[in-house]
Amino acid sequence: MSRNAESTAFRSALEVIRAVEPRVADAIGAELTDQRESLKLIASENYASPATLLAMGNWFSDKYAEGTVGRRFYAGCQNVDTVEALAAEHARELFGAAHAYVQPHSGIDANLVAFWAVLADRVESPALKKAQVRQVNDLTEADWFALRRELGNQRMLGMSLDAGGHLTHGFRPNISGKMFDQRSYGTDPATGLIDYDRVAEAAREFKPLILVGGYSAYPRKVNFRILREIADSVGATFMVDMAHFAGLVAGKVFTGDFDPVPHAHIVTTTTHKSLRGPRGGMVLCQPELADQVDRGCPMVLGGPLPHVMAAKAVALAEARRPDFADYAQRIVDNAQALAEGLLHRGAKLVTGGTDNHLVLIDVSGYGLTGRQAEQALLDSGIVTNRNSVPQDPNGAWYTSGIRIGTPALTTRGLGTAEMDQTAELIHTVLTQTTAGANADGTPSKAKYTLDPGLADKVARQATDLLATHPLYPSVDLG
Ligand code: DSN
Repeated sequence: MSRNAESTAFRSALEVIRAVEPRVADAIGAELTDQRESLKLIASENYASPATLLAMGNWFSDKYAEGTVGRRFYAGCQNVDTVEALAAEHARELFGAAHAYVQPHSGIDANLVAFWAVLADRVESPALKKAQVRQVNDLTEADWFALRRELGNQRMLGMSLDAGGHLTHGFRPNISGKMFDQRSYGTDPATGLIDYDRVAEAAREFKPLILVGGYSAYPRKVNFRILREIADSVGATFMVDMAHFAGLVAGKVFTGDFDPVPHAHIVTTTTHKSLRGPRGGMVLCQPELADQVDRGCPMVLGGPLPHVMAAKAVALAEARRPDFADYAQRIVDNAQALAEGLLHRGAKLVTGGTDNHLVLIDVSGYGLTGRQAEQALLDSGIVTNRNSVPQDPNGAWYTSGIRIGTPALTTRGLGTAEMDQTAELIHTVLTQTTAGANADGTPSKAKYTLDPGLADKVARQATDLLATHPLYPSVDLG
């Protein structure tokens, strides 16, 4: 593809938008500038290809297509069928899955589809039917309780939030925490690693309907073969949320016991993190769950987004190319170089390192909360997010951790040498930041001081580092 074609495509699109609402065109242009200039270390973000981005900006957006391929509730879906079938085929081939459902709009939606599929597969109950036809918002706490009691076992065992689990794995701020009685497995306080014997013990005691594997802030591989054995031993359905590491599975960095697809009954993912596709979700499953999964829309999803399914097909086709495996391996090499660079400068890392795409810094080692560290880094042009660490004394709002990840910088082409420079920038900012105090003299979890001159200097160094690896070099907006 010529650089000219990509520049022309985006320039023309902006020209058309500008003619209607110039402020939107300006904001789109400004977003590209911001993304080009920031050292993006948010572990869940990436940069989709121009082809993926362009596949979303068209008339597929205008089409309703409830149902699935060949079985729609609307007429005229033949072209939607084409892209949905293509996306599903690429997903099946890429991951070696029996069935793929590419309609979920996000990871939360994908998990909701999976939960209802497992429940519907297991239970035929009047209460469940009632819940399907009523507005979820109408259900009171008592309704939920009665519903769960009528359905019998509606228990979920997943990784605890502070150990790196996700809100949708049965926690209260998410609907999954109302649908399920949840219990968590954590990590070994000494090593920070999952203790599979403890998971087995918890499963034996709790007897969950669903055992959930997967995480959004655990920096290590997970042995999915062992988790499946644990699920089988208590008759649970084994579900894996691989949203964070789907790119590492696709790129065959995680294979054998560490590839969830052959082990889990059902696997959910987003498509935009390490997989580098459009914003969206996806469900892969074994044949016995396929019919229920395909009922995701209209069971729990609004109308499918055909333009996003088209972009999923493009991104999944890209992930099937040999160079994607190289990309996936470089993500991990970079994360390990970043971890090494931080460790040898004295940082404290949860689990002492990483074998995936993310690193979790325990910033209490710098005398800071996660919130202070996140803001100080942002002042210095480094974009991260604060995150709980296991048994976090500062809770989920202030936290004691900073989560950083390498999928986005790896897409830009940064390598291990630049990761060491990045570690130096992070360490410099965190050592030079001092926790502040409240007006009454008590320690503040939010206030901090950082010399603005130092922050500016680091921001310039970050920009210099990025200048050697321009983002979307093929796109020149003029
Ligand atoms: N928001 C995503 C993340 O940052 O990990 C997960 O939902």
